[in-house]
Amino acid sequence: MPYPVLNDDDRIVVETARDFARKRLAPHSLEWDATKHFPVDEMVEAASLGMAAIYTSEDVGGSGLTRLDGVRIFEELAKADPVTAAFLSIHNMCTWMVDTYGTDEQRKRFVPTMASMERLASYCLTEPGAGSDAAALSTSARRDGDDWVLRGSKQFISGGGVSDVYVVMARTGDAGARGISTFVVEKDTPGLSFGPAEAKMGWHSQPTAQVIFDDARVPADAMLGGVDGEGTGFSIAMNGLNGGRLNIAACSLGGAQAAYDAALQYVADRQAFGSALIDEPTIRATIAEMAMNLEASRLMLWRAAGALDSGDPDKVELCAMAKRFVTEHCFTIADQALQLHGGYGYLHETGVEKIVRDLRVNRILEGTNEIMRMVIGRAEAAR
Ligand code: FAD
Ligand code: 2MC
Repeated sequence: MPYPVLNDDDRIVVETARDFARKRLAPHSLEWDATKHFPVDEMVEAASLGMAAIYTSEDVGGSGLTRLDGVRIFEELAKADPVTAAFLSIHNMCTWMVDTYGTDEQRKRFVPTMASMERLASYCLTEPGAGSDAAALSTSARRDGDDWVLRGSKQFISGGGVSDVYVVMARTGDAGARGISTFVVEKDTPGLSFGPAEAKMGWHSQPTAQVIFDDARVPADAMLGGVDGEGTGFSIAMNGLNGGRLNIAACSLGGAQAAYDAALQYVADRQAFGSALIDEPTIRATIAEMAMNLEASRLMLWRAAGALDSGDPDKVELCAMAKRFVTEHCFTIADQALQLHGGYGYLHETGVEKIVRDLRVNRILEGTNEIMRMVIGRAEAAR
């Protein structure tokens, strides 16, 4: 469907992303899945079009666009490849965090090369002993002279082992959220190592690995925000995730839209019982439900992105609502699209089973959908 509310500038942004995704991602996405190839060259090309620092300041090489632009871009990228889109989403989150919370020196030092993707970035919050309960994390950063010494490990880190910079939440103070600070750790830091790439259900074309700190020594200015950054790390992490949750939802929306488009075409072409499948009322009802849920997902996403852009007091809740609603419904849409393809939907070459596998994890990461319900419930209870 056309986007009726987009002005000419908005359309250029969407069409640039769509054109890039169709030409540079879509033709390779199945092969990258099969060979577990992480498409760094294509992501660098996306960065040259402004898609690695979408809502980051222009003075350090960012594109200076809005969150609303961001979710439209990620929807377009994900129509071609939800996995590459998701890594770009995480990279964008890290770039925004350094731009927003870094000192001037940190911004100038890191953001330009993150914006160009000369440096890939990973976000390190989850630990083996602390996933949903992120404020219970135990990776420590101990002050030693002018340095900080990090010890502990991070679990399930997207880009782990390949990325050049790691945005790491570590404990510098007491238990709880206020005792956490954020560090920007470079890959060549002595004491930093990585686990093997995890074998996963989906997301085959990007690595996921443990990131291990064995007395990894970083200079004092690795702490995001400089001297004022101590104890602000949880807030930085959560504010990064508000936007991250929208982008991940946009990846589910793009994947589901692609699966839906393929299913609609299939049931229009496929003949059974003397006519096209789409003439069958129950099939038509399924199509109607899928189309409606795609539209509702897009509206929720755009509303939450607008709230983040305007600093709406309800932005945290709206981002959580969008993340939960969109990733749930869009996973179901992808699964319905597979079902509508019959046995062909189960074959790799059709492309829909890959979308189902790739969208499943979006209900788990960047805050599980149960945690989204907790966030929404808390906000409602506080009204
Ligand atoms: P747990 O927190 O142990 O939860 C287990 C189950 O219990 C879940 O269903 C959860 O919803 C439920 N649960 C927990 N607490 C409650 C509660 N209070 N009420 C109701 N239900 C509850 N993390 C990063 O930091 N960086 C990354 O780049 C990253 N990439 C990832 C990539 C992949 C492929 C995967 C699988 C994960 C990634 N993660 C990353 C980690 C992800 O964010 C966590 O897996 C997620 O937050 C859940 O944590 P957990 O796995 O420890 O599950
Ligand atoms: N935005 C801004 N601030 C937030 C926030 C948000 N979304 N969520 C919490 N905060 C603030 C909160 O306002 C509070 O601030 P203050 O101390 O000033 O009052 C502080 O953070 C502590 O919050 P809570 O008191 O709510 O802490 P609690 O521990 O009870 O719950 C919870 C926090 C569960 C909401 C948080 O731990 C969470 O979001 N867990 C999910 C973890 C997660 O999302 N992991 C994703 C890893 S990244 C990933 O998967 C990738 C693929 C990159």
